[in-house]
Amino acid sequence: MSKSPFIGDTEFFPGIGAIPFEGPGSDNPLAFKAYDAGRVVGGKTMAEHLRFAVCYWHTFHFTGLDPFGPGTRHYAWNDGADPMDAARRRLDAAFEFFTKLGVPYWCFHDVDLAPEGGSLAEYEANLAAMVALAGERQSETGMKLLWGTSNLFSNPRFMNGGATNPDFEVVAVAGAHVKAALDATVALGGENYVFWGGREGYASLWNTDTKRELEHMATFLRQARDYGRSIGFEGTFLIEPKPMEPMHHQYDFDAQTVTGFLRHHGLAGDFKLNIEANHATLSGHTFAHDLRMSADAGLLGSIDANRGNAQNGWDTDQFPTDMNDCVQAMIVVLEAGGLGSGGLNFDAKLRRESTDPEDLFIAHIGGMDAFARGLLIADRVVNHPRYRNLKKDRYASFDAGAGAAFERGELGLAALRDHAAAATEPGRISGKQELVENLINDLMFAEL
Ligand code: XLS
Ligand code: NI
Ligand code: NI
Repeated sequence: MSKSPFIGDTEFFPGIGAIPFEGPGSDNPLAFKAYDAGRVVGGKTMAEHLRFAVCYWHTFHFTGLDPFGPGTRHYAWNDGADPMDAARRRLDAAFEFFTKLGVPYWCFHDVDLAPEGGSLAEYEANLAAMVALAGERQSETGMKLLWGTSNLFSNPRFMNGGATNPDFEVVAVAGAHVKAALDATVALGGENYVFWGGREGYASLWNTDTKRELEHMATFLRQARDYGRSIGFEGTFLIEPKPMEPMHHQYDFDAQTVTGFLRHHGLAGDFKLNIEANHATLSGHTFAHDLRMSADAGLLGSIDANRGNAQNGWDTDQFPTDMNDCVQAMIVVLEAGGLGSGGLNFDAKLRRESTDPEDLFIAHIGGMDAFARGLLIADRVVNHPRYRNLKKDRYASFDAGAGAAFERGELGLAALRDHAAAATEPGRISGKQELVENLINDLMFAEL
């Protein structure tokens, strides 16, 4: 195993060095089999296509708590009474993990990085101190920030939401926290800023003025955009849709709902979408569906890479290992021309029963290999003539003549009627779904 320096005074993952690429023949669980950062696929390296990020919250805070019992994992950085001391050790553990794993990016919420303390002033001071330290760690390691965000859902004050809270006093605190998180994101050179509307929604229609809350949300996002731009944030603002959980209904339901909202409020120029696999499935779609809807709207910003559980209805945030999901996602990404300033953030957590320190590495390695394979297979699919021609041929009747005139908006219903009257009954043209499904399996299992 290769040696890798660790950060700070303590090595938190002893016995684990920099994760090497060993290729498909390896059975070393602490090596990449498919993710070879410098390998060129379709003109770009794997690292440039995939832009992997580790998330701070699940990876360094979540010890396995569920509604029926406490955490099952012990993380040494959490030990000790002083929360700022723990925050500093957690930061060192995080940067040790990032660099050993070999990811280029990380993501955080304000309160993941620094304890909130007992007042707004303490929250701001703690965050500023941790941001200064994180900035040093970034320069020491070359790590970059994919996105920052503010947690407007955990503190009890946010029980009815942040921007859409019925109490203005809470909206003001939400504004203070987003301001601080934007300052932090800019200070750390973040390429995006995320809004996940965890409690922006309602539990009951009997007590909720949904119209007013949605107006407040638009006003709040506009103010956040203006503040961000005023302090030099040139990155992309992202909305992360999720239909429910924790609320009965959340306003950022899915990709198409958010697209409509952004366009209606004139925000689509500054905002894009951060699509999370498990949120797409919660809204009754597939991961690929929400990616496709975002890409079609020109709003595919970034991805929270994880997966749900087909048998239950909640956000299990498992590590992505399903190859069909990864292939379909990467097909959309390649066809959209890439992720731009976005990336693949592992918004995923270990299972409660996974208690070894190495499990954090194993889980991320598996996710990175799954998307690396997904990229290789997707590249084959999008370049395969049978796949390329299928959609082109299927819509060929709109390429010229009356079909093209219809697309230009030149044929009214009466003209359509006259066209149909002069033609014979249309024949049936096969959709060829099974043909493509078989092709994708053939390409998936061919040697990479
Ligand atoms: C929760 C969300 C959250 C966001 C960031 O379901 O996925 O983790 O990504 O607030
Ligand atoms: Ni997420
Ligand atoms: Ni989630």
